[in-house]
Amino acid sequence: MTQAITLSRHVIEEEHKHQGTTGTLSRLLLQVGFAAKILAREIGRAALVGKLGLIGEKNATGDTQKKLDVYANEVVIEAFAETGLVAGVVSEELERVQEVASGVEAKYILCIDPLDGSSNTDTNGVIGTIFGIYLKEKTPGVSLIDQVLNRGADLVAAGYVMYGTSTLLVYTSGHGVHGFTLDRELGEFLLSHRDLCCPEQGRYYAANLGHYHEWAPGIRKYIDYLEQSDNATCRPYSLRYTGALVADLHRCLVDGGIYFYPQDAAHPDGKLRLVYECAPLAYLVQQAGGYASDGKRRILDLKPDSIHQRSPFVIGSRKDVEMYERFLAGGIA
Ligand code: AFP
Repeated sequence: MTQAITLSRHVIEEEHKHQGTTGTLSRLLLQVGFAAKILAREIGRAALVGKLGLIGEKNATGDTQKKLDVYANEVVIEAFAETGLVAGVVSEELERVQEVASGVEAKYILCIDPLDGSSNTDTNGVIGTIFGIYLKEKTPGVSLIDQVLNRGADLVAAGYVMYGTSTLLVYTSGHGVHGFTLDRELGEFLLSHRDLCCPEQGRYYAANLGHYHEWAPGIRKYIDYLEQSDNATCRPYSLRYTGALVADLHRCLVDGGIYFYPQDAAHPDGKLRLVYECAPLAYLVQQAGGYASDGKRRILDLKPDSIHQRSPFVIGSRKDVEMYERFLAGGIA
């Protein structure tokens, strides 16, 4: 057991590989881990303390809010409030960038979906947290809002937490993707998935087929293609769709495959949020050898116009995403 590598040790050893580091990013990542441990504990007992169900109001971007959405956001904001580690927080649950008083001189900005998959909270399904960390520009006079509207390619770290059969934190700081499983007795995240590499092709696809008839013809043809039998190309693929992006993405990372949420009648610009869902996961999956686009353009190249901007999203094994893009473009009849 003493060979176990804690998140703290791993993050610090990663930091020491680079010159001129101050340790701030390490402390920031560990504070995300601290917030994740609190969320894992509270999610685990939410049904016992009245934390399930709707809060009644909609959040800043018009989504219905669960009690755990609000709670998760509070935990994240409080976890960073006094640390001086971040200058601001962009959260799915907050209308504007939250400036952090203790972080006036901080180098980093945290973008986060505190609770991804909240439609799963009352059915004991998998839920998660998605985070991305940007360096705050040094140019004086640039407002915080203009500093968070960066391309995903400018991220310096990103990751997700899955609150499922185990609590798993997966992160990258630009040098590979690593997964840590929470040992609840120890209260430590321990390295369990060293150097995660996304298979170049999988045999699972994750999508809400309830929107099938609203999707572009090329996407419908792609799904029909996946469902045909052909051993040479590992078809038919199996459908796995959990309702939580982090869980479906994690399967793509471990077993290979593809997740997509195209635009549909209810979501003309797509459902997922570019700044704190698509970009952080695109940055991470690319570090693992996978790929993410909006169906045409690389997610990491997209510069958001607003912090809650939505985007069509396809992510996973590179060959699968490229095949999806060819069908969408009409390149395959
Ligand atoms: P919620 O957090 O509102 O449940 O949305 C989760 C999510 O952003 C993503 O995690 C899922 O893959 C997708 O939306 C589920 O959306 P549908 O319920 O429309 O399939």
